[in-house]
Formats: sequence, C-alpha cells, structure tokens
Amino acid sequence: MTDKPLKVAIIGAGMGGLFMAEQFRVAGIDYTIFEKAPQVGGTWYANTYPGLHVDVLTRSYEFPFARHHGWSRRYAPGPEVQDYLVRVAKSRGFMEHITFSTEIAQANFNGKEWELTAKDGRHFSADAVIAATGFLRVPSIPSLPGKDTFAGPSFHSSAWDHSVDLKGKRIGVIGTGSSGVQIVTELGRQGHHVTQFVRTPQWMMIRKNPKISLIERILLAIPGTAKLMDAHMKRMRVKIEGPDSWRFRPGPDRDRARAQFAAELSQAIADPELREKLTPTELAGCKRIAKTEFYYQVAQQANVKIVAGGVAGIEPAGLVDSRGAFHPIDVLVYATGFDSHAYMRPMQVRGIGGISLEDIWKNAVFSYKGVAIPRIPNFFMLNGPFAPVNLIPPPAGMADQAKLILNILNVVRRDRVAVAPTEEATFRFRDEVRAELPLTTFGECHNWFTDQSGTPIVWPWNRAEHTRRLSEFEMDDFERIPLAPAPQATELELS
Ligand code: NA7
Repeated sequence: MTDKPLKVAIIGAGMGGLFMAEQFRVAGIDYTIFEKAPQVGGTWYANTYPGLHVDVLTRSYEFPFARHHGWSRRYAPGPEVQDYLVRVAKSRGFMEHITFSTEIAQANFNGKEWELTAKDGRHFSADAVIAATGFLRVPSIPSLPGKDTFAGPSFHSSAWDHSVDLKGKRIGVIGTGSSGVQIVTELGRQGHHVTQFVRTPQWMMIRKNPKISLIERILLAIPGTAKLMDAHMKRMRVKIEGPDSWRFRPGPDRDRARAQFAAELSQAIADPELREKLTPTELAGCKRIAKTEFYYQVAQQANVKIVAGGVAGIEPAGLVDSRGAFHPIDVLVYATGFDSHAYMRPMQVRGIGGISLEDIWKNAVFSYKGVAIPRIPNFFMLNGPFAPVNLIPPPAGMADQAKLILNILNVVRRDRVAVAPTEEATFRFRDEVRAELPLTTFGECHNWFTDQSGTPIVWPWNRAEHTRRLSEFEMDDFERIPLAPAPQATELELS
C-alpha cells in the first residue's frame, strides 16, 4: 500500500467521459480526459448533419447532476445538446482536466500502470483507464463497386462537409436508419433535390416534436413541478409509443406496435407504389425504430425520390440501383451507419503479459457486464459490448456502469492492485446474454445488435435488470493482480 493518489485516464470527452468526470469529481479521484477533438461533445460534436436531433425525450437525455430546463423542443436539435455538454463541462470544472486534440493510439499495461501513447507520439501514464470512446463512432462506408470513381463530393453522415454548397445540387442519400431519415426529411423540407436509396425499408414511429413554451420551461425549473411534468411526459410517451417491452420481447404489444406503424404508413402515403417501397417486411423492433414527424410527408414531395432495393454501383455522375437504373447525383451522403463492433478501436490495447485486445476479441467482442475485459486490468469501458443502447436512456445506463466501475476502483485504490474480471465470470455472463437472444425481438432478424456467432452485443434485458445486475459487486468475479515494478521503458510503436 502507498499513499499515492489514484490517477485515472478517461479517453473521450463525450457524454460518457463527462459523466465519469462528475463521478470522479465527487469521489475525489484525480482524472485526466484525453479527447481527440478540440472540443467536448463526442458524437454531438462530430455529427452536424442537417436535421440532427435527439430521438428520445431530451429530458431523459440530461445528466442527473446537471438538469437543463431550456430545451427548445421535446426532442432537441443536435446543436442544443452540444451547447449543453460544453456548458456542463465549463460550469463543473471539467475543462481544466481535458487534454484536447489528443488521440490515444496505444494503451499498454506494463504490470504497474498504464502507458498511453498519443497518435503524435506524446506519452502519458495512469493507474486506471476508462474508455468512454462512444459506441456508434467509427463510420461504416460500404465498398460499393465504382465508389472511388464518383466525381462529386461524398461524405459520411457523421462527417458532414459544410463547405459543400447544396444549392441546386442533386443529393443522393444511401441509408434509411435514423440518420438517413433525419437528413432526407430536413433536406427535403428545405426544397433540395434528394434521392434516397432504401435497401431495407424500416418501421417508423410518427411523433410530434412540439416547442417547449416559456411557461413550461419555467415550470421545469421548479423541482416539484418538474417531477410532475416529467411523470406526465413519461405517461404520454408510453401512450404514444406503447410500453417499452415490445422492443425486446415478442408478444401482443409488439404486434400492436407494428399494426399502428402500418396504419400510419398507409394513411400517410397515398401512392401505392411509394407505399410498397416504404413498407418493411421485417418485424417491428428488428432494428432501431426511426422516429419522425415529417418523413412520410417529405417522401411524397416532388423534389424527393425514393429508390427501393439499394445501390448496385457508383459511377462518376451518379448511382446505379439494384434494378440497373441510373440516378444522376452531384453530392453523395453515406448515411450507412457505424461499425458497431469497433468500441475503442482503432486504439491498440495490451493487457497482462502484453496480450492484445485484438487477440482477446479475435472471434467476437465480449465483456463483463459491459464494463470490463479479462486480462485487461484496471481498464473499464462505458457502453462496452453487451451494454444497453436500445431501451435505457444513456445517462441511466451510464449511472449503473459508473457505480460498478467505482466499486472496482475502490478496491484498486484501497489495496493498490490491478483488477480484471475472471474469464470464468465473463463467459458465464456472456452465456447468459447469449441464452437470452432467442427470446428477444432483435434476435429474430439481421441487424447490428448481434454478431456473426449469434451473440447480442447489446443488453437483452430491461432497465431494472441492468440496474440489478450492475449493482451486484462480487469480488469473486475478479482477479487481483499484484502490481509489479515498472519495467524499463521501451519504444512504443505507433500505428
Ligand atoms: P443505421 O441505423 O445502422 O442505418 C444504416 C443504413 O444504411 C441502413 O438503412 C442500411 O440498410 C443502410 N446501408 C448500409 N450499407 C448499405 C449499402 N451497401 N447499400 C445500401 N444501404 C446500405 O445507422 P444510422 O446512422 O442511421 O443510425 C445509427 C444510430 O445512430 C441510430 O440508431 C441512432 O442511435 C443514432 P440495411 O438496413 O442494412 O439494409
């Protein structure tokens, strides 16, 4: 035992990194956040596409320690969330703990502590590492035939190129996930010429996004009335969206949800051909449901074209669809989603005896309860494999994860040891997750919630189960590794 205070490195200053910063501030733990961007915000800093907004109730998206009463709409526009995160970081003193424009490329456990190497070669060290690197972060851009021949500007939805003037341009959007739906709706409403390539139509929930009035904002600032209003909002949400259970469990609620979406679609879309293009064949809940107020309206405008069946190839002046028809395009947007298996990668991580994360995750990604990995000691993740992404508002999920991480860090701090989950406990947990898959809605279809081995990579139970399982802290599930003296520093390879 030594009196040296514990020093923790948080990687990422998005919602997760800021959430952990608050936990460490309260617990009196010394921390530094390394952020590759020049600002906080993570996904809300990176994503700036037209139409970006939160698609869960924004009140449930706030940090519990920094309530905000000034949202302009029930589902707030993205820039408001970004402003909120900057304000929170400034007002709670997180900024002075952040090393900006620093991408950590390597994290090596040397038996005593973590050696971190930034992409530009700078070195740092820490007793423990929290990877708060975000879940849907690494863009997935399909290598479609002829992709590199496209003559105009092209970019991924999460890296919008604002230098491109869209006026008078024919914009192609590939993808119909939440990003594609928000982009097409906004560009279409602005009167741009948009062609959306819909490989798999998806179920959409029509819901209004009203302004929050000044009176409501004032009432939300009063804790007593805010509580009543939040409870009312929650009841309204369940009334509109149905109980949460249908999203992860087959049953009558799911059938009802699907019938409602189908009815909304046929009421909204007059043209039978367009209706057919937009009618999903998949079960409701197979994929994340896109929520929209105006998409169906916009899809029927003369300036918007919906192309069914996906993209067969790309040519300098446009895209060829799966039926062989050519569509002239000047600007191409890939709203094609993210590599949901990347987690903190491409960062290279090496644990006990130099074992690499790449080797550990060679066949499939996995974790202990979404937060830790065997043989990678004193290294924790927010929203790692098996963490909730679908049903539990991010701050609520992070609160459970942070609690477990702090429980483990207390042992690390008290006993000056390195702690990692045992393989036995981790695989027991993974097998429980795996056994749950056939009982879930998303387990019945193809989506990014599962891997090729048939294991979900997301939490398959409800919110109460998340809180319960992560509140249980069994030291038997962990191995304690005595800290060794640091070996001679060696030159670290940079990727
Ligand atoms: P998603 O939800 O993963 O959607 C990606 C979309 O891109 C989806 O419609 C895909 O169709 C489509 N896609 C991917 N590859 C291709 C190719 N090769 N050809 C045609 N279409 C393709 O990503 P989002 O960014 O919209 O949303 C991610 C999350 O971010 C969202 O849930 C929010 O939490 C925020 P497919 O269905 O695979 O046929």
